[in-house]
Amino acid sequence: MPRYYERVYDHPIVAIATPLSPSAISVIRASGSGSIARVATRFSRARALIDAPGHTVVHGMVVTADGAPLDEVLVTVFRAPRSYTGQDSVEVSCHGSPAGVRRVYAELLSAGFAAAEPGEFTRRAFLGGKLDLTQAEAVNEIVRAQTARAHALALDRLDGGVSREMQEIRTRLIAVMARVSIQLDYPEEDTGEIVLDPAEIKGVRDRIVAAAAGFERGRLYQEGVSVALAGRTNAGKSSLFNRIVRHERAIVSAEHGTTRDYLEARIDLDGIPVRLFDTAGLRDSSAAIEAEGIRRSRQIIASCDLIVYVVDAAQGMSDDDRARLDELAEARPIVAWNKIDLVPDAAAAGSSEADASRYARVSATTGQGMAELHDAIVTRLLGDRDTETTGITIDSERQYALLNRAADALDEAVASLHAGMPADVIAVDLQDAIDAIGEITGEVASSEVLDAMFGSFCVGK
Ligand SMILES: Nc1nc2c(ncn2[C@@H]2O[C@H](COP(=O)(O)OP(=O)(O)OP(=O)(O)O)[C@@H](O)[C@H]2O)c(=O)[nH]1
Ligand SMILES: [Mg+2]
Repeated sequence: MPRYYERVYDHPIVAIATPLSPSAISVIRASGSGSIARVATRFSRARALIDAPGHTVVHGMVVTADGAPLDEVLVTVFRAPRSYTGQDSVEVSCHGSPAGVRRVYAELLSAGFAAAEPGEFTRRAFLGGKLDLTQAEAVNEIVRAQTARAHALALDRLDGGVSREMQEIRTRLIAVMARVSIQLDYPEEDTGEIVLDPAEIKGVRDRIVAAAAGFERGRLYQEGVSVALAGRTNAGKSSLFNRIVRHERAIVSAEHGTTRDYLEARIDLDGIPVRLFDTAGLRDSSAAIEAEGIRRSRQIIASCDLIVYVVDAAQGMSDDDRARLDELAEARPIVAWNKIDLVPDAAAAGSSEADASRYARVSATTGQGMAELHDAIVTRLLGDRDTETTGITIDSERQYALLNRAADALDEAVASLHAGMPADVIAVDLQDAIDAIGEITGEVASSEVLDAMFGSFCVGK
């Protein structure tokens, strides 16, 4: 049984669960003991609502305490324990007018509901045993997912992918611990050396490390990355930017120094959410506004995860380009030879640069080579990250830190074992690893942990 340090609250709470902007429908969510009867006190068909079985919908009007109509709604009834929170719950689907939704919400508050805290519904679901902590976090990750792939990965976690892996790891650790405990409990019995194989602990440790590696991958898809187009003036950065975002977003002109303020667009590259920046062309400029634009662009370039350095292939790589590339060497920019349509022998441009992951030959005008540039960017972003679809992905710093704690504790245990330490020393490290893994799923969780976690949720989740 989970060791919760918190009682399960079941007083009735209410929250607006959808954004307050004009829309076809908005949902107000309520949960807790007596919540169905309480909504009924502000509903035109009170009896129908009170008698409604779980998972049914009742049509009617939300009314004030005096019976004045507020909105025509559909009320979905959930009866404990078959609800998201495990408690009696109600979802009121109103017309999506921000003003109207606020009136209905205010009326429910006056009917005795408390305003829900951020994440309180999910917290109740966790405390009610409906979800474990990795699944609760997955709920938040699903809501925040920016691309289809990020969404699919988070959905996998909601399904319990991470939980199952943690359960298996924990079960194996507990089995090892049981053998150590026998040694501790019956020291007088000659059980000989501790029957522990360091390789066995090492095996579990490697599995934990593999799970931690899934964090990098999860991060990439969930948080996304930033990519900057950089280069000299007139290289065609803005033209490339427009081509990539498929929209004439940036001003393009044959004049040098066209782009002053940097531009930003959000794109989806094979499921990776990318913030793409078009920057001001780099040159020594005495014009104050342009110089300021270049200064800001440099900041953006320095802070981006990846730089695509655009070279005008018709001009060839200049000394200036080489100097800029030297400056940026540490960031290992991808070099895009642009305007390849203007080079008669296209193969000649950048031909000495064979490495396809670092160079691409493109034309923003004709679209030639864009697929190669796309591949070069994605390959670089995935980098050493294992892109196998097998294996779990993780998106939570919390889970990542706990996995590392468990792996470190097991390293200690293996070292102690090799050093011939007594069983009680090894037991301490094993227990620490077991606790860390237990904290990931919430089998061991303090209310501080829950406060920190659910506090980052939105109200209504
Ligand atoms: N033929 C050809 N012309 C291009 C290509 N890409 C850009 N151009 C032209 O090159 C000129 C400069 O393009 P921009 O996209 O404004 O260049 P930029 O790098 O953003 O320039 P700044 O904003 O001044 O730094 C424009 O006249 C574009 O039409 C290309 O692939 N082929
Ligand atoms: Mg430009």
